[in-house]
Amino acid sequence: MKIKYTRLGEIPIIVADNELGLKVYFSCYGASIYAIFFDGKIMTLTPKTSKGFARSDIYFGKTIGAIAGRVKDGKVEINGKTYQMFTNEGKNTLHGGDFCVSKFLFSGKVMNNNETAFSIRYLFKKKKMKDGLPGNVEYIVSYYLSAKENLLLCDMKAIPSEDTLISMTNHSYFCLGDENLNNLLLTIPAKRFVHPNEEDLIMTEERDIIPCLDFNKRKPIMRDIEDPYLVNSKTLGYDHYFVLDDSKKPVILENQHYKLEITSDMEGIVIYSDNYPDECEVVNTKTCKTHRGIALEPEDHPHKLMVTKKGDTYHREIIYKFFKK
Ligand code: FUC
Repeated sequence: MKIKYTRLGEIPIIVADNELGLKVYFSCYGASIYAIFFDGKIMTLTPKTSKGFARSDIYFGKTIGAIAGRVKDGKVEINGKTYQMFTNEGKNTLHGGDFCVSKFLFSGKVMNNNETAFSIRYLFKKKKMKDGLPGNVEYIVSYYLSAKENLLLCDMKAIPSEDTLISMTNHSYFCLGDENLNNLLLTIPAKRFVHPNEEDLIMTEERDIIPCLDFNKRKPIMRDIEDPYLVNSKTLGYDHYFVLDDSKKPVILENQHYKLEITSDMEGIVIYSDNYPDECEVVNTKTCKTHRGIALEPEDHPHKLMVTKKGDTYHREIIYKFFKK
């Protein structure tokens, strides 16, 4: 596998090319996927500049931790004690707040590069209470790019020195070579979702899927984007947690040229359709300001977060498979 070291401004990047058509740009900044090219086309919503990549509010390709998603009032209870996280979205905390691991430089090391796979491991040690949560936490994020098929595995681990809460994801947005979502279709095997409240998008109760959120059969992403349920909510589009069914079928994003299958060992996935107008210069479009790509964020169920015990390893995996039609 061919690898190349480069930089985006001051940000170190390593490029791995499996020579089957899949080329992935990894960065130690937020242990992230900076870009994915497949068949020579950009598959991800990728900022053109280091300034854009360093934006703390869009999380392009970044690892999210300690807690993906929103935490009401930034408060969590661990072993009967309440902890206050830093609030970065009004009175709530989004994606770990100001000390989300997406904002930090990890130390990276190429672990493997042979005829089977390339792998890189990123490490970051979070000091206890730095983010308001107990425990020194060692984050270990590894990526494996196969040389045998167009498969990328994201392996996320975290080992705390005290009982604490951890719920990670990778926050990549995908466009499959298109400049917006207009020609992208989505399949999500989910008959339930978690309703974000109208006031501040905090996840409330689980509900049965409703037509505009029903992607059990392949559907154009934008077909129901003007549905009153979406328009009247604060999400301005899709920004919902889907509870995957037991079929173990992948979430599929596709257009007429490419298909991306995503599977993970997490109970559900947040789908976010890039709803807020944004001026950041991105590779796939010069004109679109919204719906330029879709974030597919596999995540633990927001109402079932489990304490990771002292010394135990929190471990989740996401697999991305790319196919040319
Ligand atoms: C919030 C989240 C979305 C996405 C966006 C950047 O809207 O609910 O999933 O992370 O921020």
